[in-house]
Amino acid sequence: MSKYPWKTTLAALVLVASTACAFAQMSSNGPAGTQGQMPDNGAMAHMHEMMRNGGTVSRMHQMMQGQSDMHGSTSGKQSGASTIPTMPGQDAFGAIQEIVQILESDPKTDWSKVNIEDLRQHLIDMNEVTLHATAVQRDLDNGIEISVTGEGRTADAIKRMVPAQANELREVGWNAKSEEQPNGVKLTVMASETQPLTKLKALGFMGIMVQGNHHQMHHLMMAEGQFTH
Ligand SMILES: [Cu+2]
Repeated sequence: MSKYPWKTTLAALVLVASTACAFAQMSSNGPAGTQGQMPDNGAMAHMHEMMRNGGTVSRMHQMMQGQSDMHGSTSGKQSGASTIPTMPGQDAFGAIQEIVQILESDPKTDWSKVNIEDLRQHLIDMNEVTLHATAVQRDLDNGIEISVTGEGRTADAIKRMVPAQANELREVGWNAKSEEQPNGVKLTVMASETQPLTKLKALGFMGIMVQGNHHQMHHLMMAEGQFTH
């Protein structure tokens, strides 16, 4: 009977530790790092590294060892797969979960402005553009032109996301422009010294859409109510 609240406490501590891992990854690898896709072994190694630094996490280590003893299991288990699940089950779900955890862990969060639904709508746009848009690429003399189209919500998502990405690209020196068309957008990208034609052709629509690290921070700002895509 006394086991249950003990397990709840452990689960809460593990949550704290995994959030800290995500933060550490963000600051070391930048927002384009692999947080959220971290394999179990990596998560465990990271937790152990943090445990050496003491504090709450070191208490968790003791508790986890206690758990192993209590269940009579496994010396040497730490080299195998973790028994603590980390996958949220769906990528957009996981992205929102991470943002909510960041907001909850920041005492300065202004909950009167937070809007998680805005972020959800944007993640639906990203899903439409990534998975459902039709992209037809055409070679120009020294660049490429991509007609990106779709139906209904897909077309709306294309019209919101592709011009915004063209702006982002111009800000980092790309020669990119977009032009709205009935069911989507025409995206034109010209080659340059840093973005040669062969590379542009290989990247194509999606390789160009994923350029830059702005999504992660924009998602946080959207959730905070500071930014609309
Ligand atoms: Cu985004």
